[in-house]
Amino acid sequence: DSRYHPQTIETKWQKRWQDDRLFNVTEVPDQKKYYLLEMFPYPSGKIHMGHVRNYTIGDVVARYKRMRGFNVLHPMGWDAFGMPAENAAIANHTHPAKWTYENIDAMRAQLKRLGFSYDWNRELATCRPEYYRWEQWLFLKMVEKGMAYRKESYVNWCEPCQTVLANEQVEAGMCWRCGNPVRQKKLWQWFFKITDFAEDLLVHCDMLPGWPDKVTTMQRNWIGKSFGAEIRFPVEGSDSTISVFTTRQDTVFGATFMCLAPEHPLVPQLAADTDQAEAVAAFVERIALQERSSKAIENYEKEGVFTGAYCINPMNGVRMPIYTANFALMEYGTGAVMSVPAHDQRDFDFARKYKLPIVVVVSPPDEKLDGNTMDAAYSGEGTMVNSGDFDGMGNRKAMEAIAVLMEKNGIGKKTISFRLRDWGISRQRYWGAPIPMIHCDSCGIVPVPEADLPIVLPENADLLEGGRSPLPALDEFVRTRCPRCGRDDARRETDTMDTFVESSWYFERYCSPRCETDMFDKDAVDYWMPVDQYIGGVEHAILHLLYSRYFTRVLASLGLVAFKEPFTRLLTQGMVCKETTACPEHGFLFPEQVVDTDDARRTCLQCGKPVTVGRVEKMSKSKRNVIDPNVLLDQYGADTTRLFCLFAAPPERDLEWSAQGVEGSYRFLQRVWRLADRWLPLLSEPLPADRDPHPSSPALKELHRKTHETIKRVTQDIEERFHFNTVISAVMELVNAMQAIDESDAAGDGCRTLRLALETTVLLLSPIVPHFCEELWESLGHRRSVLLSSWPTFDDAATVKDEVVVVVQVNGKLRSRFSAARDADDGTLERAARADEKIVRFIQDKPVKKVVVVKNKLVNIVI
Ligand code: ANZ
Ligand code: ZN
Repeated sequence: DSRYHPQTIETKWQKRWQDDRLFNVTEVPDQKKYYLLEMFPYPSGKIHMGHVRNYTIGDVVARYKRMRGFNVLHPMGWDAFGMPAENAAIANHTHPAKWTYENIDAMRAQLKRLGFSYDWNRELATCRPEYYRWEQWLFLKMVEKGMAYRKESYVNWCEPCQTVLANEQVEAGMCWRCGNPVRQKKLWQWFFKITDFAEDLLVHCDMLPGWPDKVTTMQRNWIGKSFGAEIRFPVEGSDSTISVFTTRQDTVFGATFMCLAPEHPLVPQLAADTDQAEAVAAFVERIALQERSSKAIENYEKEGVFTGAYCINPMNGVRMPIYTANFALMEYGTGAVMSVPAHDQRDFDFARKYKLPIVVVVSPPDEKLDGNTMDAAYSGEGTMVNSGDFDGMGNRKAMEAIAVLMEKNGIGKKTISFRLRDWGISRQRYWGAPIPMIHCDSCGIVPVPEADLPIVLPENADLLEGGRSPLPALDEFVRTRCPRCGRDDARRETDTMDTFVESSWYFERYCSPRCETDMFDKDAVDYWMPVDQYIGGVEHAILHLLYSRYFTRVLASLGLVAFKEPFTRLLTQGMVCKETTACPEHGFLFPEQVVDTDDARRTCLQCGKPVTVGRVEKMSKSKRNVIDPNVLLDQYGADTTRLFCLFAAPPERDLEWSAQGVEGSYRFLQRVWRLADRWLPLLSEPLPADRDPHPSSPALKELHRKTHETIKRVTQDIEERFHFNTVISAVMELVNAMQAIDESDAAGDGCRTLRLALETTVLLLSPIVPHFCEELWESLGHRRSVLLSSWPTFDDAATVKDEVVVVVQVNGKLRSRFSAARDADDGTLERAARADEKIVRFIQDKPVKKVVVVKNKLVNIVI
């Protein structure tokens, strides 16, 4: 059968690859290595189009690099702990472990159907004790070195459900499950001291040329280094002082009140014994109910309460009322803000609301501002006013001068503040890696001895009401002997680790995934790491990538690795999008719920009403604009699916779903298939390596040139920017050129040019549509997998068009010119001349008497 049958071919080659262990690699010291990694999936149940796209891009790079002679590590695994498993377990009355492992099996099967070149021997799942024991081991090391510590901090707490909620489980301040208000509760939790590396992480953002600028920019902003000053304000009638962090010490003379975070320890002290005590306590209690992230706070209306106390502006002796305000964050700077309403909009709004004085201290160049009448804060540059000795100075200069003076007078000093906070890793959840610590009434908190690792998460425990972790109530887990004093009533820590911890070192584990004696085999990591190319979604641009960079620094400082940056190059692929369709009655519809009527309308399958087509948006279940990859695989096979994902858009851009696009990809493969089928009988044995044919006919010469040119374009497009869409269009052009070749050209030595063109097509397409190409490669008489072939090379000289300009005369007068392949035959030149637009207009329907052709020079048409 000469037709293209994707399903048969794909099963055949997937089996062959597996039997031949084609994708399994080991360290080969003399061979250049290439570590290609895609972000591993969360086993949510099914592979979606976003995965297909991400992993297809990665697979093409992996296969390409292999053909370029690299020893390529291309692993896959599962980011298997986390909340969705708990939610699903509650919803479906199952167990998170069962749900997770079943999903892994289903998704692995899907990935195999897509023909990705993973070394499945290295597969890992982070929920397995063999994996997380090393995370527990590292945790102990970090505790020992002071890189991990415990402190009290706030969590979202639902009183009716008696459970801690993750931020995603808080919906507009309410518990996602019971709808009651969520409050903030203080708990002792573990933190990783990522702030120790804030400066280093920031500085190295400038040394990641292989990363997209937008990602390094987001990381820089997240780390958030601010230059400013710390200033101390004495509290009136007390020995205390309030320290503030400001980036605008030039405005200190305009500070007219002070704002403390509601959690600031001075707040209750200051308010005690004043008639504000009650109001302050009520305010603090109310704010404690709200989410306190800086993002949430931006949207709140600014509000506060006077504490009843005053402090003194150390620069001018002005008495400043002390407020506690919701916009002051305990987590940033010192938790206190000197408020300068004339020059900061938040402070301005606050001052107007509570009728506090507004004093201008930086005067803009072109206008004179008055605190009583201005309607917005002025945050620009200007000349100092109302600022004692500094009046008349430019504010930039004053910033420096004031800092120097304050330092001299012991009022304050220049300082730097980072927005980055330490990484809180305690989760009061079940489906995660247990934190290996023990609480003993005599000894306090004691680390689990290394020899007792792993502390295995009991998989027989069932989630409790409201998704509560069963661990605290599970006596057999909690009760233990104190490793220090031997008391047998010690208790295990029942919190588990943030799942971002697992994903911060999995790329190292892949280097030696079965290592039982260490977190990883040092030689293997030395050989493979760092990852040469990492590919994933931009939604991980901040946390996952920053935590991974941080963890690598932790490993480096423990002497476990010899590098600091885990990912040399990063590609963030765009989203897969599709229009939404909605029925006026039934809301968003899945594609299968829409019927195309005969008169080209689209109607709802259920009610027959016409559907409205909405915006093109990221595919999501809630919008129902999803395409199930399985449907594509059944209908078209893996190769078409892969081809479509790559052809529709360059990797970093969003890809818009298009049924015609898929259909077009399929047709292209059929076209190549038919072409090969037509040509195969004409071709003799495979080309001897390094023998480039030298065709003589112009048509073959052009095909030969096109072949070299295509190799060049494709290689450059892959090397420089992974633009597979232009790679594919280049190959399509080559295929068109091949289709234009006449069978008669194949005679004799001609078949070698045809073979070169066809083999080149197969080689160039093989990373993209591997099954298809393996089959053709075999038909071409090759015995070894196409993946084991070298990437084709091109000869620059052979890509140059060998063309001449031919002039066209009508009755001996010059009328036009065109370019043609050198040595094109008379017939070709005559046809080209007669097809020339200008000539057509000249001749119109007059009969042609004679045509004279001078090779490589001229065509004269006599009418
Ligand atoms: C006085 C001032 C005057 C300020 C002015 C700004 C403009 P960045 O640049 O992001 O680092 N701030 C300091 N600590 C805060 C806290 N815990 N919660 C809320 N706000 C806080 O921001 C630094 C500025 O944010 C600081 O400079 C301070 O307000 C405020 F015309 O001090 B500024
Ligand atoms: Zn003890």
